[in-house]
Amino acid sequence: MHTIPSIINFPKIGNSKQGYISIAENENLPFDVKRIYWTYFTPEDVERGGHAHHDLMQILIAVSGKIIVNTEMPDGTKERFVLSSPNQGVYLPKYSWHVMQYSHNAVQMCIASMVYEEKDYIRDYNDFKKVKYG
Ligand code: T46
Repeated sequence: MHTIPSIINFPKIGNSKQGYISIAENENLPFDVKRIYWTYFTPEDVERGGHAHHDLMQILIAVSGKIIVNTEMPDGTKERFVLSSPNQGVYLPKYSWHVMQYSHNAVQMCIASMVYEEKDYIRDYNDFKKVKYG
């Protein structure tokens, strides 16, 4: 199981004349899929996220446009991912603080390991920095 945020490359089938298809299947993902949600029409000056999760693991994909994902782990390791290919996603393990910014045309699809549970969120950065992990 991956424990740090990392890029996942999905298969890209097709060609420029016909177009492409990418596929996500449980057997090729770091977790079993329980939920999919998508966000869109986020103004460019808005940051979404700003939280971590106790148990949720996710993969964010820019199916359209560009998404900048800044992550931080409890040990202070920070990374910046730029998603701009629909066949690429960023894997967010549990306890990864994440903040996202979107281009005007961005559509973010999120593949998630759990159903929605508000109590799984850590929304206070100071609480996140107190997490003992790893
Ligand atoms: C995450 C990032 C990448 C629901 O009722 N059900 C859901 O499944 C989700 C995802 C959200 N909501 C409600 C909760 C809030 O009232 O939708 C509203 C917006 O959620 P939030 O402010 O958490 O949105 P983001 O874009 O900051 O975060 C979302 C996910 O919530 C979060 O788990 O990791 O996308």
